[in-house]
Amino acid sequence: MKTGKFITLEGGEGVGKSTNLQFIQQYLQTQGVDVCLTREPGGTPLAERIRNLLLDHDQESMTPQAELLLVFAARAQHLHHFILPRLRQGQWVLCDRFTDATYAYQGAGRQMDSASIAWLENTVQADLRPDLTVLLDAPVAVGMQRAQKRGELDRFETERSDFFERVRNSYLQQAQAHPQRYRVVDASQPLAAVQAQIALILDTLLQAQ
Ligand code: Z5A
Repeated sequence: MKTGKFITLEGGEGVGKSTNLQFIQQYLQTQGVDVCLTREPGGTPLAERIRNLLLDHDQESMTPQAELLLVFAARAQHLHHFILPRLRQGQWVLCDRFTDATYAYQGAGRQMDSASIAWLENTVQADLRPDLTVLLDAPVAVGMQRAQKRGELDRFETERSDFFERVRNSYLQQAQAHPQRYRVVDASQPLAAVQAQIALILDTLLQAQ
């Protein structure tokens, strides 16, 4: 049985997920929470190899179906070898992206059938869902501008802006559909304001313990 909390951080390119993951981890640790950090796709040696397949450019184009199955193959490894054992031991797991990203990128971005995603979600995860999802939301142009400063673009980052608009809208719709676990943060604000808002969200979660 799971006893630790499962927290996911979601959002489009460059909205500040990596930056704020470190902040969340440190904030929780100072409150005495035993928390570990991980990411998707990835989080185990085999899942990280799948991540490379998903992000790298290849001469052979990847079909949306292959992409979807690889995402869930990595997730199955990650859940079995990393996430579930830690949650069962009472550790909190903080994950950079999870299945909401699949609904956003493969579902809305690639326009794949959400019923297939839901079937894979139920098959791979059974009843595991995040306890809290923090959505960092910003206009696509803001995130792209921040992401592009880093240099070389991965396979997703070379998509057109309408792809990322669909991704953003999907996240906002998911937040509306799951208000009990979603908290939306305006990530276009200066970092200090973003982190003040995240701290309030974490305080509420900790008080509910
Ligand atoms: N993917 C998928 O398709 N399906 C799935 O199911 C899953 C994933 C799980 C993984 O990329 C890719 O996999 C992802 C979707 C796909 N697509 N892409 N690309 P990722 O999550 O590892 O990488 P990413 O989404 O591209 O994240 P990122 O570009 O690394 O951005 P970030 O982590 O959100 O941002 P950051 O690195 O923290 O910040 C970017 C810069 O902005 C940096 O210089 C910061 O200092 C700066 N920053 C951050 N916040 C602020 C504020 N508030 N003001 C000013 N500057 C800021």
